[in-house]
Amino acid sequence: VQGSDGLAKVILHEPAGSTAEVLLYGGQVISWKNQRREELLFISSKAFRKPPKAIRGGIPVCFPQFGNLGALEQHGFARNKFWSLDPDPAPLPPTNQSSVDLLLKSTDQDTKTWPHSFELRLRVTLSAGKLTLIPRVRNTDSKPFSFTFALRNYLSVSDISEVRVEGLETLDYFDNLNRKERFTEQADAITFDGEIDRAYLNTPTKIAVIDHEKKRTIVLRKEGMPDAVVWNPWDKKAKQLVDLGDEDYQKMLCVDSVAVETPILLKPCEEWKGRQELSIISSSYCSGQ
Ligand code: TA6
Repeated sequence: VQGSDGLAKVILHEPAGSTAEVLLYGGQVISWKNQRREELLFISSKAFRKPPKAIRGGIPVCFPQFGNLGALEQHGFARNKFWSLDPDPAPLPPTNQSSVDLLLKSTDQDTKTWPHSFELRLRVTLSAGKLTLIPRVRNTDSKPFSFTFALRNYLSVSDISEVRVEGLETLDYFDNLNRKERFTEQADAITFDGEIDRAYLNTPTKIAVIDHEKKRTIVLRKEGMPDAVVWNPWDKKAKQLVDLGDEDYQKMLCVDSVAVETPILLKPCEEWKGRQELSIISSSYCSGQ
């Protein structure tokens, strides 16, 4: 369907009533609503909806580079391109899920900025209480290439100062705010009282984002993307971002599935496959709450 911003999108439904919306622009999930129609992802109140600018919110796909750790523009170019529906998707599992398969193929134009031929696929699958993204990168070139990759999950939170992240304790991390030096996490859970921009390395499969006020926990499970970035710009940086409302930082937290410490190397014809699942666990037992 065509969104009010003129951008084509696919809307996924599932029997329990939750929905997800995926833009062909950027292959970007732009909404995930539970059966009570609550938006579970964060979308900036001042997000650009004008290609080729990136849309601040939902789940941007960062490929072939995460962050500014390389020669390309920040977070690569996949989020700034129009993808298509994949004409020959991999077979679907026979369960009652709602899926869409998107494809971004390199063009001659792209090879000017990044001299490699590739096919980037993304399957988005919605089921009750769960949103699964399966990215794949195939090297369709005659020479090897390596890339870094991220699914940047802008999560909606009630109040960032009331949120805890569990599953990253004792891990090493690169701190983007301190000359990318390597540190070790000492806390038994991460809480937030200022700007944070860390790449945790070799994380466990499961990371939990606990939002007390909303009485909900979002669980991130990931494979093929060993690292996790935790980012919140806080007030000063938020004011510098024109496409982020000055107070929006209080309502968002990025907990991303990332392959950044060790770039992924693909030989010709090889394919890399990642997977992330976002699940919602509502601790409010009375469904009306
Ligand atoms: O978390 C990594 C990072 O590069 C931050 O330093 C910050 O710049 C953030 O991503 C936002 O990037 P974007 O291009 O989406 O504004």
